[in-house]
This record gives sequence, C-alpha cells and structure tokens, in this order.
Amino acid sequence: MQDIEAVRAALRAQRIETPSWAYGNSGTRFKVFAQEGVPRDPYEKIADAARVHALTGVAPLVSLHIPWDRVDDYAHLAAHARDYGVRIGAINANVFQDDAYRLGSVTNPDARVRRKAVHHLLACVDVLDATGSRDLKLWFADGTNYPGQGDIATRQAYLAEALAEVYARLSADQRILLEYKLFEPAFYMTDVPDWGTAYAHCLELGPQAVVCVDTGHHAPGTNIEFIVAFLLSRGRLGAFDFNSRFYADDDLMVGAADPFQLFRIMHEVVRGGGLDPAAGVNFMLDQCHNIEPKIPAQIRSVANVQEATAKALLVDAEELAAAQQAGDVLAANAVLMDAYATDVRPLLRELREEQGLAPDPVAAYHASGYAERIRAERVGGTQAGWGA
Ligand code: AOS
Ligand code: ZN
Ligand code: ZN
Repeated sequence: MQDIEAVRAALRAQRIETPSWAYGNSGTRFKVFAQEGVPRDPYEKIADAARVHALTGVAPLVSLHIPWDRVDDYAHLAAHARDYGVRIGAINANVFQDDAYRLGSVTNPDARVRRKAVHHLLACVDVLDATGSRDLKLWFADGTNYPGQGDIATRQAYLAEALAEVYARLSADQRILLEYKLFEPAFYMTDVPDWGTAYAHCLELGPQAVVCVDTGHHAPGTNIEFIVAFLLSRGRLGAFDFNSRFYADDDLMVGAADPFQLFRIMHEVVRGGGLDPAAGVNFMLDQCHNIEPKIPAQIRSVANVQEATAKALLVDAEELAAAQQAGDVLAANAVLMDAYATDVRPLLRELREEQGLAPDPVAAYHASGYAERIRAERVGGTQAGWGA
C-alpha cells in the first residue's frame, strides 16, 4: 500500500514551469492566427504566467526566450515577476533567428558567426545573473540539410569549444541545460540530435551541465522513459520540455497525445527520486497554442502533468519490486496498470481546495473575467509572438 500522505505531500511540493512563448501568438509556417488579449511585451506574458500559478498553485516559474523577451532591465523584469508572485525560470538562448545563422550558430563554418553566437550565449548568462535564474537552456537549430554540406566531426569540435566557453562563465549555482532534437529545422543532420550526444558533451563540461529532455524531440517509438531513467541515475537529467507530439515536434499540450507515455515517464522520475528538489529536475512546459486559448491551455497542461505524477506516485513500489524479483511478469505489469487506471482527479481537486484554490482551475479561469479583461485592456501596441 502506498502512503497516501506521502503522495499528497509530493504533489503539493511539485513545481511546473511555464514558457513565456506559450502566452504569445504562434502558428505554423502556413499561418499564425492572432488572438485577442495576447501579451504585448514580456511584462504582460509574466502577468499571464502568474495567473496560471494563482489558479493552479504549482506553477511559480516562467521561462524566458532571449531575444524574444528582450527588455532593457532584466532585474526590473525579475522584480515585476516577484510582484506578481512568480519567478524567472530558465533563460532560453535564441541563436536561430538571425540571418547570420543560415549555416548554423556555434557550429557555423565562419568563425565570426560562431563568435557572434557565443557572445549571445554569454549575454544570456548575464540575464541569469540579473534575474537570479539558475538555468541557461541551450537548444541549437544547427545542422545540415544535405550530406556533404558540413563536416560532422569539425562541427562537433566547434560545439564543444562554444559550450566550454559558456560553461566557464557560469557561477557555482548556475547550470547549462543542453537540449537535443532529432531533426528540424535541419533535415539531414542536427549537431545535437539525441540524448547520447547531449550527455557526452555534458560529461565533458562538468557537473553543472545537464540534459533537457523535450518529449517531442524523438523518433516515433523511442522509449523516452528509458532515457529518463538512465539520465536520472547518472545525475544528468536537468529538465523536461513537456509537450505532446502526434507526428513531429508538434508542441501540443503535454498528456494530450499519449497520457500513458507521460505516466511511464513520471514513473521513472518517481522511481529515480527525481521529484525531490535536490535532484534538480526542472519540470518545464515547451508548448505553442496555435488555435486554442493560451492561458486555459497552460492550466490544462499543468493539470495533465499533475495527473500523471499522481498516478506515478500511486505505483506500489514494494509490490512492483517483489513481482519483478519473483519474475511474475503479469503481476508486475498489473501494478503499473492499476496505478495508471486510477482516477486521480478527485485527489487533485481535494488538494487544491486544501490550499484555498478552486477545485477546477480551468472553470475558475473562465469564471474570473480575466480573459475579458485582457481582451479589453490589451489594445494597441504589437502583440507578442514568434520573434517579437
Ligand atoms: C525547439 O524545437 C525547442 O523545443 C526549443 O526548446 C525552443 O527554444 C522552443 O521550442 C521555443 O521555440
Ligand atoms: Zn524544447
Ligand atoms: Zn521543440
């Protein structure tokens, strides 16, 4: 039997980070459908993230993307976040939007472009210093489209060089989260395609470099929970970028495409002690809400992570270990499936009520009038969106 008080305590303690770009307009290469009331600057994005936290009680951090969230004074932005009851989370360094990066950023064949990219990464560490954020998240769009276009090994050497320079600039309490991605925007080869490559670079760098697992960045059929278990056991699972994929890097709501996979991932997290803040796993969302309203979609996503976590916490670890040890295949599988089949929504509703929150945060959002207010207030100016 699971200790239900321990389950409840773990759920109360869990923290989920929402991304600033989820609150702005986004779309596909075919069309961006603008929505009314969307933030016009990073300050308004933080206000929306704070609303998600106020309703869920578990989302007190918001990731920024630089330069999408460029402001003159980052300490001031961090103070604004604190005033709204949230904090700045991971700083995402954007080295993929300038014309100079056509052939790559830190792996570009031109030394001047590599310098420019590293310069931006170092400037992002300054943002960490100013905001008090712990994590610099590095995702590189770098790669090649055609065999022969670039030299794979040379590009790996350039990558290692750039990472080492940025790593040397970190203070003792700061980390690099290195994200990998199988493909896109490069379609033949990416320079950090998989967890193995990311892990190898992190090992070379040192203990403050850890891997970020974006759940949408794998080939179909990849056993993501294996990756999670491995990295966690080696102390190198730094973060998740949670989202769902049906086909490619769809960035749909986490838990929408495959809630069972999310449960299996969270089971490995729980099993490996990853819920303990000391393990340093940052549970972030990396999503874009192209056609659905953004704030309720974020609330829904936070709840989806909570549900998968609750089910994973309900796995009877002792019974599972005994069945595994006895070689009882069906019993072991049944332990997992029983936990997965549990309806944890009443438990989560109860926990929210205990914290003085509404049991259904999406309904509470709709009843709050916030959507109407931002639609009325946020007129004029330019809405935030990709690249803004
Ligand atoms: C890109 O595919 C990655 O998921 C990155 O995390 C990226 O910075 C983020 O999705 C915003 O575009
Ligand atoms: Zn990501
Ligand atoms: Zn992605």
